[in-house]
Amino acid sequence: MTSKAWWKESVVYQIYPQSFQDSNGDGIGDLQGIISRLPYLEKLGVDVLWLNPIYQSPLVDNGYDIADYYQINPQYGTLVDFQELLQQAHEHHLKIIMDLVVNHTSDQHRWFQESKKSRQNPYSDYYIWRDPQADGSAPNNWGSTFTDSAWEYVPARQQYYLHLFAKEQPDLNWENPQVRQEIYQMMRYWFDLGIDGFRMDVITLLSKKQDFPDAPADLPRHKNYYYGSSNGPREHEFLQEMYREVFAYYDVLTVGEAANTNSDQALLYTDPQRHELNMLFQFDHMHLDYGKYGKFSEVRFKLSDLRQVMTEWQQKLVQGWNSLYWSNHDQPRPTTRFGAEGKFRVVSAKMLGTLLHLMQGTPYIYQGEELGLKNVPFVSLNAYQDIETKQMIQELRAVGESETKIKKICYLKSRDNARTPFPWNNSKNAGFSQGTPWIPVSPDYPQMNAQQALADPDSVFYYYQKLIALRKKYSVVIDGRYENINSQDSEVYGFMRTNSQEQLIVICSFSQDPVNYSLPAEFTGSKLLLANYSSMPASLEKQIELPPYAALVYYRK
Ligand code: TEU
Ligand code: CA
Repeated sequence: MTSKAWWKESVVYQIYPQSFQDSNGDGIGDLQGIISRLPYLEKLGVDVLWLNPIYQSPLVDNGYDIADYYQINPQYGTLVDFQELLQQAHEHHLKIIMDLVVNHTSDQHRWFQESKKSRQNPYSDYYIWRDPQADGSAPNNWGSTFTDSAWEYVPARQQYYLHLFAKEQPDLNWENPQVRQEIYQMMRYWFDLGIDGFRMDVITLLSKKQDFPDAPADLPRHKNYYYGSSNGPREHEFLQEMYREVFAYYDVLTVGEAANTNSDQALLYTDPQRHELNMLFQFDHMHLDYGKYGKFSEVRFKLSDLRQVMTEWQQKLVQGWNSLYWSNHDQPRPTTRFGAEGKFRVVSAKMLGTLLHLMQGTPYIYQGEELGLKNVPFVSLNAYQDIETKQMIQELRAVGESETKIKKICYLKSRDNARTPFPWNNSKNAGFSQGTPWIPVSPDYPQMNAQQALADPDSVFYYYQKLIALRKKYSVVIDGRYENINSQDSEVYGFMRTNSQEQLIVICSFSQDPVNYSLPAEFTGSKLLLANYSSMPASLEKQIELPPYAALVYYRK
């Protein structure tokens, strides 16, 4: 189907349904809660809502373990509620994309319940089963994201099954054509219901090397499975088949989550001529502050590294398309991570928004980012709910790290930072729920909430609204070529976007001190479009005094 690529012009807002708005007092966010907040989202100006998984699930990994792809988890509501959400969202000019989790299912899925019974039944080959090694041990040395080995033994079959994530998340066998057809059918079901696209969970892991080779011993244990499972031998074939069978018939947005995928590989996935995906979530900028324990580290990113990674992706994906994000439900809050807390929180949140939204690609806003939220001080390590965080706490204790250090690391990196309830106002539970929230509310809510942001013309919310409006007004935001300005500067990230008619000049300071910044003479006289301080020159000069975390956008024809 040929159509205008509306997804290039869109801004996506990610909703974590469990933590957005509870409508019935059970402490869990739900679909009616989302419906009640559609006017807020429309006001922000976003175009598309991405909902994290809301399907039937035992919630071992908060819904990324799906037990029935056709059912809505009752804690969120019913299919009727979902249809109402779809219809109302569309009336508010908001599209809806859902999460597609098809690398694995829940172990509670009917297919797995059958598959694990014997080697001869209709579902036997729906999952990845392998015999033990001669000594009974697992088929290879792959570790899983949330546990030790990626293999779990089932006595009834005398075999191991593969799970790259929790053991309750067995990997589907994409080599089996029947599995692929089941998935395509399910995808058509949701498209026929009227959804506008899919965010595709760990999509680059579908095709495994069929000899299941041991990973080299020097790879970090939790992710060493990438060696035999990321960007695997039949990956592109599967996605092209999926396109022919499903996407070709619908005008939808497809974004694949792509851990362990470099920009050259990304070009293959997103080149429109190849008919695979519209765009990917890349991870290179998420890895800039990894340390000894991977993500769970206190390391701070370096601006030079950030510039290098972003530039690479901006310049490489000209034929393909980028997705742009600072955070999501797996990542900490961007102010804490890339900007500042305390007195510069608000300006730094605006600066980060500017940098991201004016690059080329489709920007994704994770709920609460438009309020400049920071990470959350949990009262105790026991209060964390997330399977990954719990596992890391255990492992860090086992290697003898102090409780203070573990607390610090979890504050900086736990996935639960972003999963705490959305702060709507300063009433009980931040206006999220009348009951007891499933996870603690951040103690910051009296100072950081939506009601307050809506009452303050200088809030991050209204700044994001302006950023989104720029995208609608100036086509250069969408189609302009990307180039760096002063590419060696260690405190200021400057870049320009240029098409045949116009040019944007974007200047973002990462310094908490004022910086005296020089610009090439050609930009002099460019007009100010947007800034996160009110006192910036209306027309650009060769030399400019940048306040802490300043963000400035200039324009010329
Ligand atoms: O995440 C996949 C992924 O690559 C994770 O390992 C991610 O790097 C990790 O959460 C970072 O801390 C997706 C989902 O976004 C995540 O929520 C799920 O837990 C995971 O897949 C399994 O479905
Ligand atoms: Ca509820």
